[in-house]
Amino acid sequence: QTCDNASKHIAVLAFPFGTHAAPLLNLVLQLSHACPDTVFSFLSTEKSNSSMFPMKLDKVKPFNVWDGLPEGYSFRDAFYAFGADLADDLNVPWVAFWTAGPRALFVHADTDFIRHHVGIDGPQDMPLDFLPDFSGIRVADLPSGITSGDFDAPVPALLHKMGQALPRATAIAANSYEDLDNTVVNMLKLRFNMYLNIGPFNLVSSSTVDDSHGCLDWLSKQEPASVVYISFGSVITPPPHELQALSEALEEIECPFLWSFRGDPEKQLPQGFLERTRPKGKIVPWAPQQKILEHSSVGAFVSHGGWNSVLESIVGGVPMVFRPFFGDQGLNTRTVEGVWGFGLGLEGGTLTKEGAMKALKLTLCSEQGKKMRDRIGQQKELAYNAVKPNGGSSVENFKTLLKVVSNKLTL
Ligand code: U2F
Repeated sequence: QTCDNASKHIAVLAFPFGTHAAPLLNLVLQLSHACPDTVFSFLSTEKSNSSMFPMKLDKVKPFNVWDGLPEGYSFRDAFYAFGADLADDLNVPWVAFWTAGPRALFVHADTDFIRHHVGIDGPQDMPLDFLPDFSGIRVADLPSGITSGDFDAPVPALLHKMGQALPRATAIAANSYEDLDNTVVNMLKLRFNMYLNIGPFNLVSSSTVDDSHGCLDWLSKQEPASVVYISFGSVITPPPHELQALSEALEEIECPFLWSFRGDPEKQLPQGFLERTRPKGKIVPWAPQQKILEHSSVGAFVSHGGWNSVLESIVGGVPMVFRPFFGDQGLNTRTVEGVWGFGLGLEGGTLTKEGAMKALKLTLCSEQGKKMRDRIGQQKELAYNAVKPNGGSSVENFKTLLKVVSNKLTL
């Protein structure tokens, strides 16, 4: 599918933290491929742009935007609802791209309704059973700032604004697929002008595999479905006592493990752990995660519950064990565990030695673990169906998105 616009210009505003800008650039590259005459200006911070634009592209140009803060400051801003006003001023369509899951988008779009039912600082164990298909989710699983927490903090305040602005978007594209969380997807379609699942991106785009630490070779020497892969995403390192607890659990159950570790393992892991576990364990600073999760040796994924990790685990057919930290991660954990049934949260929500051992044993070697593997295998098939060239739902939705960006489809 292509579009035939005579040189058109599209401005792209990226949120430059975590894994947000990368999937957006990925989408822009897909659109650019289909609309060769369109020029895209990709506005992000210098730091984010420099890590994502190693090559010079003719039609997709990075523009560095100063984040307004002195060097070394940590910048906490959020999702750009002001895109709606900018687009109004320019009299052009606003297309929003949501990098997390449909359920997280839903709770931000329906924050006022949820507050009305739960109240402010309502009971944490209350199920959200006043929303279709949310009876397995509790108030405690919601991102901070929906019914409790600091409502005026920058991220919750801007996400609330985002939820209110999104009905003004001509279209909202998301990195998911129609058959995942179908009830919630249908509710989003009723709320927004056009809601289009166009993922999972890890199946629709090809990226080069950097395996400089030899993870894939190492995996090929392990037994099928035996390895625990550990990664807490692009920004998080758990606190010291939890690193200690997870290390002790791994040592005690003696399973092979591959750990993508943010930080210095020599300093942050228990003394002697690296030497003692060397025959069974491999610790690297960065791993080719998508390929790892697709490897038949991987039997469980210990994760923070970032949305990209959830999708990659589905595509790999690997059940998950969650230690969520912030934002949508608690909601993703509870959804995978309580609604979809192919992962486990930890007792008490954090890593303890006993809790981690129990969750890993259940996942790797129990009847329940086998059921989780079967369920995620079924979901994997649906994900592949969504990206089939002929008639896959994400492929069809992408064609619709192309019409929107080329002004062939208006509301
Ligand atoms: C934020 O999430 P993160 O960037 O922390 O985590 P993920 O969404 O799971 O994405 C991590 C990506 O980094 C890749 C991995 C994912 O594509 O394959 N990666 C890797 O290739 N190698 C490694 O060693 C480690 C990671 C936020 F914190 C979440 O709450 C949101 O859900 C998410 C999406 O909006 O963004």
